[in-house]
Amino acid sequence: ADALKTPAHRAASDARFEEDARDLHRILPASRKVYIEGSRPDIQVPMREITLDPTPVQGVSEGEWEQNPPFYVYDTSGVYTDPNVDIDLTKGLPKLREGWIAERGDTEQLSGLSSSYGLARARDISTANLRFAHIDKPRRAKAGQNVTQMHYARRGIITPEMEYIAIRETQKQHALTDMRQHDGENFGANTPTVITPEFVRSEVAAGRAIIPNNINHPESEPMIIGRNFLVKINANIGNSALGSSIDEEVSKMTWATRWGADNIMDLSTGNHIHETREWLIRNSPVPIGTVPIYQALEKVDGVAEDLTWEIFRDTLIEQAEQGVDYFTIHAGVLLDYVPMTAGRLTGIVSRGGSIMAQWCMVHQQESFLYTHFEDICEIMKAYDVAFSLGDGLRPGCLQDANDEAQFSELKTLGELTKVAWEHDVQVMVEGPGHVAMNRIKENMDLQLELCADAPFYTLGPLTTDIAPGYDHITSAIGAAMIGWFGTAMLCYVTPKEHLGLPNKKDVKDGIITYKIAAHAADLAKGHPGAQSRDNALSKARFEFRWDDQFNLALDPDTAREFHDETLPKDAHKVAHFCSMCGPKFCSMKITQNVREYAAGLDKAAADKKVTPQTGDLTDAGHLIKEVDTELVRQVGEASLDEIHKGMTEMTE
Ligand code: IRN
Ligand code: FE2
Repeated sequence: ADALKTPAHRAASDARFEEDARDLHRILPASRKVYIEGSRPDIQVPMREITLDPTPVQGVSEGEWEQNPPFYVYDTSGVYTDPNVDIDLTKGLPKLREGWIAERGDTEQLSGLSSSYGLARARDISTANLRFAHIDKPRRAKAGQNVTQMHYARRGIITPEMEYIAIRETQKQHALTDMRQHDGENFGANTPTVITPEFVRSEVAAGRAIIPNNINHPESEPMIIGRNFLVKINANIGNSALGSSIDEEVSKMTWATRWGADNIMDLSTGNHIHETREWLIRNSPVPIGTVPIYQALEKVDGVAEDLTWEIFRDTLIEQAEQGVDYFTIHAGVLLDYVPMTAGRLTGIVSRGGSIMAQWCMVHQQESFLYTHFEDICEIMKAYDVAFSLGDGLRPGCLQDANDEAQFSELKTLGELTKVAWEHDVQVMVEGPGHVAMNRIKENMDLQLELCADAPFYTLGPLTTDIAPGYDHITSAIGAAMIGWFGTAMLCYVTPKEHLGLPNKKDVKDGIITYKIAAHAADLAKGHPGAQSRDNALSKARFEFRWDDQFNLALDPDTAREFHDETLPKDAHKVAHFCSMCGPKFCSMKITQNVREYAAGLDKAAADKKVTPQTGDLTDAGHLIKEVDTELVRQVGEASLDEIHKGMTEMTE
């Protein structure tokens, strides 16, 4: 295939390779990776430290608001942003959790690959011709052992993973932390101010939270999904028969985690499914989820009715041995529910759901995912793979939302949740889809009731169907709402939804959009410390510390770029206005003037011991004049007189 490439093609892909290589290690501006040590030296929890300008801005922000200490944020970027770690994508990341898994003594290393794993790998490699350091000796629970985090939690054991998560979730306390916390409706009412390892354990034991952590993915940094913790986001990547290569998918994964993806799902349906997944898992600092029915379908050449339990079971084992942390399994699509979709406007829109519906109809039998559910649990607990119970009957348009098919499936997912819990297997439940805003809360309330508080993981939902090209936005509106109501993880939607396979830019746009939705939900839920970043950024904005404002942003690059389009010079980074309003009409600037004015009047009053007069502005006026003369000269946009005329009009 390479020989067929024109020189132009090759130049384009070389440029992309170079860009990817640069992005791989890039840390966001003014940032440094730091670690917080737990109760033992091998618990090192990463955070990103953002350095702010430490000089207090005189007379603007007083008292408690005066200091600008470094700011710490939750960091999903992995060791790629740690300059002390050498990265070799062909070898994979350091195996952070290997010692914790081994010391528990409940697993054994297999002497080699199980046959299905070996076969799939051999077939894939013969076509892909890729060198890679695989885990050749995967781990599995010893006979009779259960290695799930839920199993440990229920026996009262606090694992290093749980302690790691407790440190990660308790945002480093900060001078600006939620000083103005209000007591709005708090859907995360159980959340303590400081999240303790014991709280993590109790939430996992209760089934209210999951820690996706396959014992064969020791490279991953522990994280938790539950409604009493920070709202998480998942990014879907993966190839299709029509596009993308392994290196493109790996670069999408590192790119997505750089911008804040808490989880990645590999939804590959094209070539080299096994090999693509191997590269992703070995190099991923975050949990990886898959939909195993996609690969099973590929093994029967796309003919759904040829699927069997045996093929599916082997695929589960193959992927569990590779290290997949959670499986989407559409076990709630029952034979009886399929006819309920007949009157729908858009029928069944879930890929996995439609595959299983076809199998059930052709065979007129109950789905093997349902009839073999306990067999699946046995596999899950031998590796600690979590269930993501798939919503195969989710609505694909507003018209179909909250219908009989959707809610019948949800009820079955609730029953299956309880079956999985009898095996101490971790569960989250997938949700819609396309739902108008007034019908979103019903989804959350029903899920909590039917699924006994198991974490909800939703795809948006999209709140209108009329904006293809902007479905990251139509869906982020629904995601923010359902996150506020209690959804634990939001599956991102990119601008390419319904239109094509997302590229790197779409991935970033989807992530930033969903970070906004998740953070908005954290704020509304009153998650401890959530507002501290908003406060720090607002303070930088009010004090015209432009660089700090950019650096605290979710996407510093875009913020800076937009600002610099009109005011590119270094000097403009201290200017008391931007090109939005110009120097005369900046409300923040005018507020500062008002404060100066008030201070001037107070001082005049104190000096003269008389009632202040408007004419006593002199002190404040001089100060403003000095600061602005130079800037106005540089920007050349307005005369100083005009500024002061505008200011005087506003303050009088
Ligand atoms: C999340 C919530 N509901 C569905 N999802 C995700 O949709 C699921 O986790 C997977 O990543 C994706 C595709 O699933 P279907 O279309 O096979 O159901
Ligand atoms: Fe859709």
